[in-house]
Amino acid sequence: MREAPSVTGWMREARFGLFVHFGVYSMAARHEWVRSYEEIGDAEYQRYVDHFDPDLFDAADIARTARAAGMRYVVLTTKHHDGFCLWDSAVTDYTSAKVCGRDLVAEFVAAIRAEGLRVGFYHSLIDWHHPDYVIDGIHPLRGAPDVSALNSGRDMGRYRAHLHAQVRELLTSYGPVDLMFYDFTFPWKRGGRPGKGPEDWDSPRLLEMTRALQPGIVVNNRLGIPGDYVTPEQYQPDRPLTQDGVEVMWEACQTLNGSWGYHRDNLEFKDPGDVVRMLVQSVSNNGNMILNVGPDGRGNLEPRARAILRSVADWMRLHARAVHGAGPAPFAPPAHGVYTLRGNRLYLHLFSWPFKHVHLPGLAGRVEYAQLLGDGSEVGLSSLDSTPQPHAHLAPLPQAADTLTLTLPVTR
Ligand code: JFZ
Repeated sequence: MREAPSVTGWMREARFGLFVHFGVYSMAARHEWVRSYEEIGDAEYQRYVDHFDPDLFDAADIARTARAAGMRYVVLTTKHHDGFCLWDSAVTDYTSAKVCGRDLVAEFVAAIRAEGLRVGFYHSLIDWHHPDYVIDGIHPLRGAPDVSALNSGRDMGRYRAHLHAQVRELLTSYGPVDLMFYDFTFPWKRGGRPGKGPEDWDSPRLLEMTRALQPGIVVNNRLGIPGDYVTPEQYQPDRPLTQDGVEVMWEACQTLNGSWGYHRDNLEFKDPGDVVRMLVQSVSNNGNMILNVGPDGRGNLEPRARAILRSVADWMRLHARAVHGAGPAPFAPPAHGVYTLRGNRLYLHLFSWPFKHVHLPGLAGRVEYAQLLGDGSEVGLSSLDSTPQPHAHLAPLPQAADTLTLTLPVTR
């Protein structure tokens, strides 16, 4: 894994981003893989394209929501696996521009930049719509058709040219792009049918072009070759990640309810406390978190997502300094908590409050002052003879809080 600190510097500092999955699948409202899961043919899927009218897609609203939540970058699906494009591509008519006269990528970039946030593009390498894309193990296919017959005439060389042309459009038409999230490479067989490897995309050349067109860009590792960061999906690493013994930048991508695309009937939402815990766990292990929203078929951010983001915004308003520019601390945290460190400030995020004292292993004589971060109130600090560890002696709290943060200036 090649790591260029100058390239990933802003991303490490940012720590928290917003992922936006939006496309014609948002109208089906039952997962962005609906076409594959339900084996929907191209002609049948066309109904979502024909009726696509995202009248409530408001990029400025998305940008404001992200900024309020303390997110520093936003990544939009320019094209997902279904092949439908959210920009005015010259190499296909399967676009929002042709269908509803809007270049949603252009709207997105303008709005995100206007809020002072970094711009990221998610771009699917997989394409279930393109006539040259060779049918593989995850392709939507009904029944047990003769795949080799269906594949005759399909030519990955032509698809590759299309893919590279589309990426070139995205990286030359919208000004500076800060991040590219390619998705994804799966060189394994499924259902007796092959997957797709880096050679299918010509990943080395695609990566080279990406960097040539956008010298400052951060690229993920889902081209199947090393990039600038790795992308653990829907799990939280519990330690810094390494590759070949070298620490590597990582970003956990997380959904609000298990689905990336809008899923109307999925009620399994995380609560805001979970989201905050995942975020500080990421930072404490030197990683980022990108939290996803799936706008609905009209492009609106649903109330359930808004409510969670509003709570996260409330938390971030008071605690952002323990996240932005923060990283792991070289101390073992007390039970039920994690540390994040920024300069000489050590933040202890307690997931549950102990009955009375919080012991701080290894910090004897090293803590100058302790306070709650949320309201700046002093927290009693003492070192008792009977214990080798200093412990914060905490005044009884008015109510049980989800996550508490202590600011502990450490002498080092
Ligand atoms: C992919 C997509 O299929 C999914 O729809 C969503 O966009 C998500 C962010 O990315 O899902 C993946 C891709 C790669 C892995 C897991 C899920 N992986 O390598 O483990």
